[in-house]
Amino acid sequence: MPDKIFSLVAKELKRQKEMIGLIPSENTVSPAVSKVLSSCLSNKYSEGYALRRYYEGNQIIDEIELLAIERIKKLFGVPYVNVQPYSGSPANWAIYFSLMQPGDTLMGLKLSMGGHLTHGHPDVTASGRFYNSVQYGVKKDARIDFAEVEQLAKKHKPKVIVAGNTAYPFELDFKKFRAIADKVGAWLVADISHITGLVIAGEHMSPVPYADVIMTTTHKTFRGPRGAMILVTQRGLDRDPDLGKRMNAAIIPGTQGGPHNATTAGIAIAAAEASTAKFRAYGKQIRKNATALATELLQQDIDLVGGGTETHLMVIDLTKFGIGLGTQVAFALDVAGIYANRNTIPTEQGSPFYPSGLRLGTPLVTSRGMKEKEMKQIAKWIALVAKHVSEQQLPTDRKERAVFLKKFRKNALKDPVLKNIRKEVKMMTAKFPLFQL
Ligand code: DSN
Repeated sequence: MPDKIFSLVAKELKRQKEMIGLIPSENTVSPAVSKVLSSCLSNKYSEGYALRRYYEGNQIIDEIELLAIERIKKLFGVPYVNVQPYSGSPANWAIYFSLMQPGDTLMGLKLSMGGHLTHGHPDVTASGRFYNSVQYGVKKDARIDFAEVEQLAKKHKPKVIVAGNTAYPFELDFKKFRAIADKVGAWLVADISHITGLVIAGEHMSPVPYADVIMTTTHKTFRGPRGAMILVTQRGLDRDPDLGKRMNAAIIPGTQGGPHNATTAGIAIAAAEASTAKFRAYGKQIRKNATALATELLQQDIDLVGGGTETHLMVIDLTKFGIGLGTQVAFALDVAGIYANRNTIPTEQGSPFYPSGLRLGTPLVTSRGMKEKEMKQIAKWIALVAKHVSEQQLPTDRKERAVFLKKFRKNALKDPVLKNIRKEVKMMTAKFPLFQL
């Protein structure tokens, strides 16, 4: 009898096929990447680096890892690459481990304003506890406040400045970050996890001329397996010729054990796919779709943080409907066949669990072949759902809130408006297969 897991995988595949995925950090890999991920490469331990492993039997794995590295070097025009990080958070941790001593100062964008937990979120993360974390924010227009970045950098003299985002809808100006880093002698680390595919497609400023070290996950707009890589630029090597070696040492033995070889092979395949004109067209379409989605949402009287997007993502500001409505709107959309994630907004008056925003992105729907026409329809559904469920206001009292949400969720499952949209969503998604590349 087949393991129950297989029926669960089949259910998950059905869910992904029938629903519209708008989480900006998700995508769908090609059949080639998918195939290599379930290959015999998972069987092998390969601690160390190519031609310098701690275990025997790595002749073929060496070839795979070297090929992945060569492809990434060529794709980005960088002299040093490490493809072994397990994912973005450990990769950032390894970079910090390499460039700082405990107690040194780290500067990053606040999570609530579009940064990432590992960019120094105080108290609850290792990055905020082991380092002296100083966080910069955004201005009223939701754009990074470079005057504040400079003032904080001059005051706190960070060892590392991180330029990166997870919910910041505008272009990251690496040139401005570089100028500030130079004034205080800081390392500039670009975390481009969200925008890698856009950088490759020429749809976002490249960090390569400006950053010392670049980190990216490989499963977002890059459309590869779940993993990450660290790139060292020529600028970084000019400052320290050992910087690449330092990054390698920070991964193993610094923070990790053996690499995930199937992932490495998947990264090599994704790199080859990303080197094509087809991929560049994909990157351009991601942005066109995001612009179309944002434009129609605004047309439908839905507010967006900063009034729009310059990238693949946007954040809906639900404040005018009520504080902290992100949770119920995200749940209702899921019932209606559209999954996104609730998110804080820069002017948040709710909490991370009950935030007032909803983050949307177009990498996955673009991989499925959807275009502006579909974005317009999706925006109309989102607006309809947001207005529909916002009529039921979240109570301010903590206990009442939990009771309300339980009842809200039960009722949402039977809601005819949501059920009707779900039917229409199913008809749309049937026309756009999951692996359309
Ligand atoms: N979880 C990722 C995201 O959704 O942006 C970041 O790690």
